[in-house]
Amino acid sequence: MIVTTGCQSNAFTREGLLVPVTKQGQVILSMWQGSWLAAWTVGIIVWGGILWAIIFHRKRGDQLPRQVRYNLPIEILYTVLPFIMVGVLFFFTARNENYIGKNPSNPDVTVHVIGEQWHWQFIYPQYSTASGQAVTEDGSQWRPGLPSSQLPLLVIPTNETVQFNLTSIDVIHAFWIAPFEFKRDVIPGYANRFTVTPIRTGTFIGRCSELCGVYHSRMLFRVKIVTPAQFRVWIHAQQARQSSPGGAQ
Ligand SMILES: [Cu+2]
Repeated sequence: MIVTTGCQSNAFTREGLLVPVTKQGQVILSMWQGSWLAAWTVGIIVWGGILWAIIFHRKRGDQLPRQVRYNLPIEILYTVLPFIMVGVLFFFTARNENYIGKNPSNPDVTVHVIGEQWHWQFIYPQYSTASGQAVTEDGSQWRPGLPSSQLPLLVIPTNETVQFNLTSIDVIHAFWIAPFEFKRDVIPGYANRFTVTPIRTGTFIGRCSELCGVYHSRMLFRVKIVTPAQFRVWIHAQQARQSSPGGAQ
């Protein structure tokens, strides 16, 4: 976590990842940075050792150098070091996976995500319309030339736990919002889920990241992360709009 603070704004220190927009994304970013740091450290020690051997133990004259074998301390080092390295990577991976995989029993906002060829639907079961139906965000079915303003819209608030329940009605898709630094498969007949806490407002594009047919690459959606107050205003407007006759999409 030390690595994370202060150096998330620079594309170089993020090693190519986007600025994370969720708490979970921050953890993934610091894991990514830490892995690179570990890999560089090991790399530099190994390259240093190779260079040292090449330069200081190069052939001089016709005499064979002193032959060394059965060096117990060095062999113990060769065995113990990889165990330590694997142990450290394992520790951080397990700790972070536990955190990222946590699904609180009472999330502030629940969104049912339904994937189908080649389209997304977002249902907010905690908010219903006058007819008792849950607020549903459903853009136009993709067709050539569809303006992006008609893509399905996912709106979520900052600083609240947002749980996504993912299901598919046909083939396997994957729900991916790049600045979450995370994606999860959307599988027919199996409910996958994950929870995030957004920390930054903004507008992003979400994608399907599992090849699912001809128009897989067009299976996009819009994501808006807004403040909790803006979220409540928006969701109540959807409730009102979808309650009026012919108002639902
Ligand atoms: Cu798909």
